[in-house]
Amino acid sequence: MYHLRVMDLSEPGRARAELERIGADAAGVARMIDKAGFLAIRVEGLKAPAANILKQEMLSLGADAAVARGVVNCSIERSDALILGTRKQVRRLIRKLRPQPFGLKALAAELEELLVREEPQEFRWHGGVLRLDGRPLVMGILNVTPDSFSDGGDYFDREAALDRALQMKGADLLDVGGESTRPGAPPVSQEEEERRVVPVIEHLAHRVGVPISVDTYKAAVARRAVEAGAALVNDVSGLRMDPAMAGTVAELGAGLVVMHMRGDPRTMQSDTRYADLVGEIFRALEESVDRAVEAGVPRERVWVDPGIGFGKSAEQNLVLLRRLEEFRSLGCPVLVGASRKSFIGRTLGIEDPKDRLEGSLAAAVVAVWNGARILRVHDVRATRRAVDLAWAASRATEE
Ligand code: HH2
Repeated sequence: MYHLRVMDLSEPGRARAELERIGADAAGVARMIDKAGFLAIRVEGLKAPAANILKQEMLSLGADAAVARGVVNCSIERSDALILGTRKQVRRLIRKLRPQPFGLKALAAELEELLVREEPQEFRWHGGVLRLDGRPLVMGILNVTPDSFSDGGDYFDREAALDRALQMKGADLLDVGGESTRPGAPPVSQEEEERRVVPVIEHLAHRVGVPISVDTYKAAVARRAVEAGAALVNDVSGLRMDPAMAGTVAELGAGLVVMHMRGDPRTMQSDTRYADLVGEIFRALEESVDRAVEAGVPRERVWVDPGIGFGKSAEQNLVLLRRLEEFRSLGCPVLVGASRKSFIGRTLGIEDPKDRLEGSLAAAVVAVWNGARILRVHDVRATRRAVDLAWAASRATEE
C-alpha cells in the first residue's frame, strides 16, 4: 500500500511545507513551488488567431488551453479561453506570448500583472491604520432608517443609533446608512439622508476609535459624511448612480467600497437572469474600480463587493459565496454583506430576518474561507467568533 492522497497545494506556503516535508533539496523546493499550484485562468474576447496560438503554446508546454470550437478553422471571430496549467507553465507562456501578434503581447502583460497582483495590506485613515492582512475585519451595520429590512426603525432615533453603535464593540469598522436599499425601498432625498446620518457620524467619529463608512450612493451625502468624520464611502451602485461620486471620493481622500447592483433597489429583483453570473459581476466591478482610479482614488483604497442580494436569486447568492475567490483577481480586498439576507431565509425556511443568525454566521464563514477580507454584519460579536475560527483553521500549520 502506498497510501495515495490528493492534496490541494495551490497556496504557495502550503506547497513549500509539503515539499520540505518530503525532504526535497532546498534549490528544488524553490523550483517546484511553482509546479505545485494549478491555475485555471479565464480570458475573454481573444481574436481567433490569438486563441489558436495560445492553445498551441500551452500544448507545447505540456499544458492546455480550452478555446471555442470554431477557433481551429477561424469560423468564428473571437473566443474566450481557459488557460489550464501550473504557475510555472503560465510564466513560460507569458515569455512565449510577448513577441506574438493579434493582441497577445497585451495578454502577456495582463497575465504577468495578475500573477504578481497583491491585495493592499492596510487601510490608512485619519485615526490610524487598519490591517487588511490579518484576521478578517468585521463591519458593524448601523441603519439610521425607519424601513431597513431587518432592523428598520430600531435605531432611527438618534440616541438609539448611538447606543447601538457603542453596543457593537469589537467591530473593526462601522457602516452608517440613512436610506434602505432593500428591494422596492422608496428613495430618500439628499437632505433627509444627510439629516439622518451626518449628526450620528459626527458624534461617533470621536468616540468609537474605528473607521466609519457611510452607506450612500449620493456624492453630496458622501461629502458631508466624510467632512463629519467618515473614512470610507460605501457606494452600493459601484459609482453608477451619481456621476460626481468618484471625483468626490478622490478629492476627499476617502476609501471606497464599490458594490455590484443591477439597476436600482426599486427594480433590481425584477430580472435576475445572467448569461454568466460571476463574469458579469466581475466585469462590472472591474469597471467600477477603473472609474475610481481614473478619477484619482488610489487603487489600494478601493474595496470590492459582489452585492449579495442585489439583483440576484437565492441560488445565485449561494453561487457567489462559493465562487468568491474569483473576485480576488481584481487585486482589491473583497467585502461581503450576507447578514440576515433573504437568501438565508429562503434556503433555511426562516421568515424573520432577526432569526437568521446561524445562517448569517455560516455565510460569513464560507465567505472568509473563500477569501473575503471584510464582513458587513448586524451581529458583530457572534460573527467575530465564527470568522476568527474559520480564519485560524484556514491558516493552521502543524508546527
Ligand atoms: N447590503 C445592504 C446595504 N448596504 N453595502 C455593501 N457594501 N454590501 C452589502 O451587501 C450591503 C450594503 C443591505 O442591508 P441592510 O443595510 O441591512 O438593509 P437596508 O438596505 O434595508 O438598510
